Amino acid sequence: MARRRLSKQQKNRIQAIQEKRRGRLDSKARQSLSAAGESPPQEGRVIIRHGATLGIMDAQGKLYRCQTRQNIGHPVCGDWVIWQQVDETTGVVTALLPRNSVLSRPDYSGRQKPLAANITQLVIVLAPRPEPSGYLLDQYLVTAETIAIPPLIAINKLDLLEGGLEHEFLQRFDPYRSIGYPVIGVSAKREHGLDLLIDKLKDETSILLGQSGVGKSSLVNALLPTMSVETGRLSDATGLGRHTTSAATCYSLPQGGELIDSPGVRSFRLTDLSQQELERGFTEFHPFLGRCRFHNCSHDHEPGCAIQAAMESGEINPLRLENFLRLSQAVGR
Ligand SMILES: Nc1nc2c(ncn2[C@@H]2O[C@H](COP(=O)(O)OP(=O)(O)OP(=O)(O)O)[C@@H](O)[C@H]2O)c(=O)[nH]1
Ligand SMILES: [Mg+2]
Ligand SMILES: [Zn+2]
Repeated sequence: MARRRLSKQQKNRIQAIQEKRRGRLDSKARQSLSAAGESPPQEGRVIIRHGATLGIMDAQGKLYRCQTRQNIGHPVCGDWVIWQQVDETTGVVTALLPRNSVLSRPDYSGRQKPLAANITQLVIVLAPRPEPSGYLLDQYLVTAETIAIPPLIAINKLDLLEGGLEHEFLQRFDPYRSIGYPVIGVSAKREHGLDLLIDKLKDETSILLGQSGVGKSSLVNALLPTMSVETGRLSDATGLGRHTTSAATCYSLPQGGELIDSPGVRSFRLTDLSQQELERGFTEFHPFLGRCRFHNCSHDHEPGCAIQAAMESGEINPLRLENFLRLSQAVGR
């Protein structure tokens, strides 16, 4: 979907509406807080965020619908918070605890907005359908490197490929294996490869990322048989999935670990990255950085470019370099 461009006037209007809404919500939160009275502050984890309402899980695994005070920042899925109980099912969040990590993604206006926090692993899901985008995969990998969270590449829907096709498809990802990224093949439908996935998810807070329709929610369903997460049908005409998951949601796995399902994207624009950060985001470039003839080499056409030389000698995959150059055009310098 094309990004909506808003006029300044529209933006101001939205801002005014949001401020008014914030004011209302804050008084709601204050009311809840006075209703909370003497109930002791406790720690909880944000399981889901729906507008201004948070789903908070307490230490016993019980879920509460909570308002939040406005001056505490923007808690997202995976955040640890301090909250107070109001009644059997509701509460109010009074503080956001410091984060170990945060994954952001640009909103409609291009501003980075946190999507999930305290994640320890990015699970990038791809499938034979919708057709994988190496460009999107590389953007996720740059993100992983930039925020220093290890990625795992999971290829889903292997049941769609028969005979030698499965092997052939998986081979496409060999360049990523040789860089050092783990790649595993799974099928949410046939429940194939799930043991290995479960093992990788144990003791981590992982987030499932990927295009809409690759089967992120289906994987959650396969891993949590008691859960029934809504999944979408792939539209036959476009081969693209419908956006069925609308908010990042955190699930506790029976074997240990938390798994966050996230809404699919068709593209993931990296913004706010410097050229240097982008270079560091391609981990196999590291040995060659700083070895080009020109210190501000763009690795595109300059003579004496160490990155181009590494590509020619087979040490850097040409498609990765192509995606780097494309991204380097897209992000600010
Ligand atoms: N054949 C096959 N189909 C699958 C598999 N996993 C998911 N699907 C199908 O793919 C479609 C999309 O699955 P979802 O789980 O909704 O995909 P998603 O990644 O959560 O999509 P968004 O929420 O839109 O981001 C559904 O029709 C699923 O039944 C699989 O392993 N094999
Ligand atoms: Mg989904
Ligand atoms: Zn260069």
